[in-house]
Amino acid sequence: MRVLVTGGAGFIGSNFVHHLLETTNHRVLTLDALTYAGTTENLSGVLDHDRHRFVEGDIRDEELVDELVEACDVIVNFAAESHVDRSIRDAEPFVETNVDGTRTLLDAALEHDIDRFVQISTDEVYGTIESGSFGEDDPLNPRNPYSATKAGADLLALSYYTTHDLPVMVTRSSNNYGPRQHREKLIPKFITRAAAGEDLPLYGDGSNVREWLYVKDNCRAVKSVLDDGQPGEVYNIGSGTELTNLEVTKQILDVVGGSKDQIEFVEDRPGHDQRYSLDTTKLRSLGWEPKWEFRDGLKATRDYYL
Ligand code: NAD
Ligand code: TDX
Repeated sequence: MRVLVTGGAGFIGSNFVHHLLETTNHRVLTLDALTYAGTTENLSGVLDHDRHRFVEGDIRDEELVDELVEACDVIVNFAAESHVDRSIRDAEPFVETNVDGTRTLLDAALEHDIDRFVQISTDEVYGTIESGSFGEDDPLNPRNPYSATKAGADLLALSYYTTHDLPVMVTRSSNNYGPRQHREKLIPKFITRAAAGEDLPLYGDGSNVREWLYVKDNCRAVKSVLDDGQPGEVYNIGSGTELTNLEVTKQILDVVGGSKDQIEFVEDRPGHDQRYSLDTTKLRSLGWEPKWEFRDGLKATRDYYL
C-alpha cells in the first residue's frame, strides 16, 4: 500500500511515519510545509529509508497535491495549524490550512479514486463537558478558533462521504504527549522549563482537565482505523486518563526534579475549555486499547527532551 501522510514532519504525523515504516511494508510519502511546527529532524533515521519519500510542500498547493495523491492509495491527513493560543491571536492560517487545505486533499482524493481517507480531528470539536464523556454522535460545539476550523474540516470530510461516496473516516483524539512535540505545548514546555529552573505558567487556577494519550498509542489507533474502520464513521481515541493541569504539572516536577515554587498561576486562556473526555467504546470494538500508563509515558517524554 502507498500511504500519503500529510503533516508528517510534525509531532503526531512524524511518530506515525516512524510507526508505519517500523510495523508495515507500506510505502510512505510524507508531505509537509515545514511551518514553525514541522522539522525534518522529526524524520531523522527515515529520510533515506527505501520505502519513504519526503516532499516539502503545502496541502493547499492543488497542483502538487494532485500529483502526490495520484501516486498513493490512501491518505492520512495530520497537516494542520494545531496550537489553540496561536489561533486566538490570529485565526487566518487556521482557516486556510485546516479547512481549505483539507478541501484540497478531499478534491484530489475524489479525482483519483483514493481507497481510504483518514481525517485527523480532535476531541476539542465537541467542546467542553462537565460530567460523563462524549460519544461520536454527540453534537459538535467547538469554542475556540482552532477547534472551529477542525470541526469545519471534520464535517467537510464527512460530507464527501455522504455526497460523493469518498471512503472517509474521522478520528477524534484527546491530548497527545510524547517525543517530537513542539515546545509550545503544555507537557514539553513544562518539562523543559522545570528542568531549567524556570517558572511554569499555569492558566487560570490549573483545574482544567485533559485526557492524556501517549502518542504511540494514538499511532496504533490511527493505524487500526486506517485498516479496519468503516467509511463514513467517526472514531474517538482516548486513554481514559484524565488529569487537571495542576496534577500534570506536579507529576512533571516529580519526574524532572523541580520545585513547586516554580508554579505560577497566570491569566486564563480566553474561552478556556474546562474538561474534555471521550467514550472510546467504538474504537475498542476494533481491538485497540491503550498500552501506556501516564507515568511511564511521562518518563519516556522527559528522557526525550532532557
Ligand atoms: P503539529 O503542529 O506538531 O504538526 C502539524 C504539521 O503540519 C507540521 O509539521 C506543519 O509543518 C504541518 N503543516 C501545517 N500547515 C501545513 C500546510 N498548509 N501544508 C502542509 N503541512 C502543513 O501538530 P500535531 O500535534 O502533530 O497534530 C497533528 C494533527 O492531529 C492535527 O490535525 C491536530 O489537529 C490533530 N490533533 C492533535 C492533538 C494533540 O494533542 N497534539 C490531539 C488531537 C488531534
Ligand atoms: O503554558 C501553558 N499553560 C497552561 O496552563 C500551556 C501551553 C497550556 N496550558 C493549559 C491549557 C490547556 O488546558 O494546558 C492544557 C493543555 O494545553 P495545550 O498543550 O496548549 O493543548 P490544548 O489546548 O489542550 O490542545 C491540544 O490538544 C488537543 C493540542 O494542542 C490540539 O492540537 C489538540 O487538538
